[in-house]
Amino acid sequence: MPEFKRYLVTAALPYANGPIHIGHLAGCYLPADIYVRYLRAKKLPVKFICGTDEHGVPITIKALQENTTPQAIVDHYHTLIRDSFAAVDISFDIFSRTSKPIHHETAQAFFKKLYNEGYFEVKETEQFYDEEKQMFLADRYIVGTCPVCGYEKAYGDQCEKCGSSLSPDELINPRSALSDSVPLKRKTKHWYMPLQRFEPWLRKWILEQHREWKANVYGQCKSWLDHGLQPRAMTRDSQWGVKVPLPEAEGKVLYVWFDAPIGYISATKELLPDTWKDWWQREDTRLIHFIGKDNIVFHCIIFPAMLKAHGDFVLPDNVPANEFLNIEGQKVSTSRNWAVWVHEYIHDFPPEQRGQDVLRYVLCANMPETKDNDFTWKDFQDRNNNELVAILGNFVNRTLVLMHKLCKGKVPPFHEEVQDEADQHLYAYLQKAKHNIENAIEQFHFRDALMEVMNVAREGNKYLQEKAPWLLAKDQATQLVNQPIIDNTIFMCLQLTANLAIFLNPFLPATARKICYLLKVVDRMLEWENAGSLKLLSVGYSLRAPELLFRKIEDAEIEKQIQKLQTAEQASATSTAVSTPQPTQATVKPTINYDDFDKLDLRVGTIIAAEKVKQADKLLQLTVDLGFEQRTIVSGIAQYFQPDQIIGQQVVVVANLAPRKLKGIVSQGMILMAEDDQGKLHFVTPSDNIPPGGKVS
Ligand code: B3M
Ligand code: ZN
Repeated sequence: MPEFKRYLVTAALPYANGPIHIGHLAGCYLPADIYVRYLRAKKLPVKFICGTDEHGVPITIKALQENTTPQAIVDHYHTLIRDSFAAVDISFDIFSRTSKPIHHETAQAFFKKLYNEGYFEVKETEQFYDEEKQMFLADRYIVGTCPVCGYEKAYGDQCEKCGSSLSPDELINPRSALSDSVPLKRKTKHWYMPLQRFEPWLRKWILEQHREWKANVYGQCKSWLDHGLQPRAMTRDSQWGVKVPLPEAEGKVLYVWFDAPIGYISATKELLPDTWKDWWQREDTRLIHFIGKDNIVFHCIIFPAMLKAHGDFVLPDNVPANEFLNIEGQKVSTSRNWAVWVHEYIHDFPPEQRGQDVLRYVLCANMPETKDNDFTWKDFQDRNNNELVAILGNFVNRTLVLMHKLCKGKVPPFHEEVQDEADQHLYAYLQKAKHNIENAIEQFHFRDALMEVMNVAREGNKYLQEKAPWLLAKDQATQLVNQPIIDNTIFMCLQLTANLAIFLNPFLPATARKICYLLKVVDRMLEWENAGSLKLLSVGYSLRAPELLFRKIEDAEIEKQIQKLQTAEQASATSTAVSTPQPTQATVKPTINYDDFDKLDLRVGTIIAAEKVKQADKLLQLTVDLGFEQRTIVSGIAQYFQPDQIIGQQVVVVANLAPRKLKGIVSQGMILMAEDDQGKLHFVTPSDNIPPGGKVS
């Protein structure tokens, strides 16, 4: 096993087809960032590589949904994602894009080399083709009835209802998701990589030589290998992606999972045009891929097989994949808008108040390292108020306040002659903590590591409480006698505070810098080799006045967030009838009495204006004429109706529904819609045109 000379750390390239949520952060970006910051603090050579994955079916689908081009989609989301990461201090050395020319060239050259060395098999198969749209349909573009559970909106690769992975041929009544037409089978040619040829090597490399990989990662790899690997098509029929660099491959692009991981290489090339080969092609580089569990097979089996075939690249030494983070007990769902979006979080908990560190803290404390875990707003509040404020913030604040009060605002000297057991114990504790934190981080146990850091603050509070220097300074005379002991206590607490900054730095970098500011030390103090020292602050040095590190988060703020989550979900619910299961249609809601019904004021209205709501692909903002007044109503029907097609449409409006804010627009009422057995929505309208304002009963 070579000694490692440099660390190349990658985090999965997020698809540029949507914003990132806190589950993404907890899954791979935060652990990767903590690890990288730790390595940097140890002054080890490290590069942290990421960027957006801008190819593949999800992006083309999104473009179709939003009636725009894939390029417009990736441009928009690349910026949003990049800025979201920056706002929470994820410290990539480069955040690139797979749409860059350097990436296209690198991926094509990679493919070409494998092609020239005979690694591909060309196969002709029959695939679904949409005659109306004149294109082959990727598995995701085909919808039909799931053969397992009967769900009618299953995709050609997976049923989102029962989770079965499917192939398009298994779907009952397959249809094109683009045109709803019945797709035909057509012959097409693709380049397959015979993964089974790599199986013996992969078995040895992973199952024997990487037993240290996390249990979830090792287990998934073993299961794939035990099931036997199949040839996998590395090309697709599409206009969007990296063109296959062969004259006979017109209209074909590289499979997104072929090109995306090469993105790690091309981003490194972009960052280090002269030295990138040292990072990718020397044995003494330690390559580590941080990913979420859904990416394991690609990073542990397919990409390594590609690298191996290419021949001159290092292989990942570890692939620490995390499980998923749920929100309030439910799986994150982008289609249901059940997620906490990073750009929205940061708006409500801004960096000026170090809101990013509160999030980093809570996500790290709940990191789904070995199993799926849950994020709740209540826990967020509790951890902030009971841990960051009450333990960490409190210790640092008390230390600084007492120093100003009892030691004239200066770092006091340490008097060996009155040193006691508590001082010695605290020093020993510090050494042990440093060791434990290092070990935990190096084994990718970030939750444990953070807990150890917090225990240092806990220990500090305990020490301070025991020593109670304020009692030793009851009056001037007592203080005079006790000053040496007071000095020692404050000295120890101040040095501990400086140590805390070093320990916190990988986890809460902004807070670490804030502590440096309060202690008037330069950020270089944060280098890891300084941890454990009691000489971080020089005696006689005067420090700044205390400032609170964290503020309490009030109930109202938390309620607002929970409310927001639910409103966003409801707003999406009206338009996602397609993806919700149908059987509930037969179930009638509990009986109400006439009075309940009579409370509803239903009116006929006419839509007189309609437009899309910005940054909400499901919502339309409508102006509805009710005769006696015009109302703004936000309705989740954008997926079914084009704004200009519904002007003049008569609708039935719930006219006395309490106004509700959706995407910043106050919606004054609700439009009744009928849902057909396909989940499609239709307007409810009077059989004849009648003047707006007419009562419906
Ligand atoms: N874009 C999938 C994902 O975001 C994919 C990762 C690519 S890593 C090379 O989950
Ligand atoms: Zn199913």
